[in-house]
Amino acid sequence: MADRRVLVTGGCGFIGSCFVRMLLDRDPGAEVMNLDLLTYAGNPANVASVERSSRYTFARVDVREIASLKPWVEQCDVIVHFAAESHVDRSTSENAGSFVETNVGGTFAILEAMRRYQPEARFLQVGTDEVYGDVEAPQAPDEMALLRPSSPYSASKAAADHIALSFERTHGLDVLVSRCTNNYGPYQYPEKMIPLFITNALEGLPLPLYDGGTQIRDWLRVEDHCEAILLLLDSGASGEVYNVGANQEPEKTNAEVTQMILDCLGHSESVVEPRLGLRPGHDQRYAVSTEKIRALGWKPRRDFSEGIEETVRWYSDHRTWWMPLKSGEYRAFYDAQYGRAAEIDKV
Ligand code: NAD
Ligand code: TDX
Repeated sequence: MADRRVLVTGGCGFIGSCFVRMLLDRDPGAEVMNLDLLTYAGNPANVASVERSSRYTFARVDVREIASLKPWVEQCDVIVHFAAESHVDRSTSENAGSFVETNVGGTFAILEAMRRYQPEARFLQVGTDEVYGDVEAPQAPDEMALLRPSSPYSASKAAADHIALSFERTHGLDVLVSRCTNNYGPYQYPEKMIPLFITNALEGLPLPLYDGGTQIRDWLRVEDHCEAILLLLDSGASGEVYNVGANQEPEKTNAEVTQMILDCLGHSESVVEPRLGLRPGHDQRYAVSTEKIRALGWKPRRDFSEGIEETVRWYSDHRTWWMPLKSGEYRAFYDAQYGRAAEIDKV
């Protein structure tokens, strides 16, 4: 009999799969039920190392369907909700509806399933710092700050946070929310900036750097994020929100991160292709105060320069993981996104 049965949604994605691997590795008393729809971003290869474990179960389930969730939710002690549409660029096109359906509708459905079938469980909503919107330097919003999401992605995540917290207040469920900054590391789908730039560089393709590369993101190693979630499951308080971030000092612009990647590979910056207008509403800077979670004993443990080096090495050594992903659906998205106004937007 397991000490805790943890239902993970979206456990075949980038962060969810890191969490599944870490939890099974670190907690011998944990059993994991991984529910994932296997959208373009969900990849069973991300959890191949645990699929034979007697403490691991996978089911292809859509988090928007309460009836499909029921048999899983009834048996769990904890729910960690990662499943989402996660790519900002996809949310700024005609795909925005799927962000509302999955991120808002899916979060509602799993909370409602918990309310009906397992109201004693603990629920952690995996949120994002993007809900605070563009943050002027040197500000770093704490958890009480106003939410000012800019994209359909971040707006749908803000709505999901509110729904989650409403279930705590209205129904007395044990619900908490984490809001993390940009993650990077192994197994990240190559549509996000860091894996896109690494894999493009390895393939001899241009690196499409948006809007002058002056934007700032507070990059955090995915393992640091998953350690924060593990801690919050044990020590976080119900009804509370916790920011999670690296608080990098000095902050790094996208152009600087791009240069770090090129330095690791020994490539010249001539492969950078400046692009304008591909991200409408592009937020300039994200930053958060992380005092609240640091007071619980968490801090980021991994250095950014070393993390980038290790990540570049991982993608160099794992071409068989990412090369098949860069065809089919990916190609169609890539051509639509980067082919958009190709000539006039190049500067
Ligand atoms: P991802 O796109 O890599 O993975 C998302 C996973 O959810 C995939 O496995 C996909 O198949 C699954 N999924 C999508 N729709 C589903 C549905 N209807 N039912 C079941 N499964 C479904 O995303 P990620 O980068 O790992 O992000 C995970 C979570 O963390 C998201 O909620 C995201 O908003 C949040 N987050 C991400 C970052 C980041 O930098 N990537 C930072 C902060 C928060
Ligand atoms: O081709 C690109 N060129 C480029 O310059 C891409 C894909 C991105 N960028 C820029 C846009 C951003 O300023 O790089 C920065 C990072 O972009 P993404 O990797 O797409 O991440 P971001 O939009 O910041 O969102 C990510 O972090 C927060 C995740 O996708 C979200 O799920 C998470 O909530």
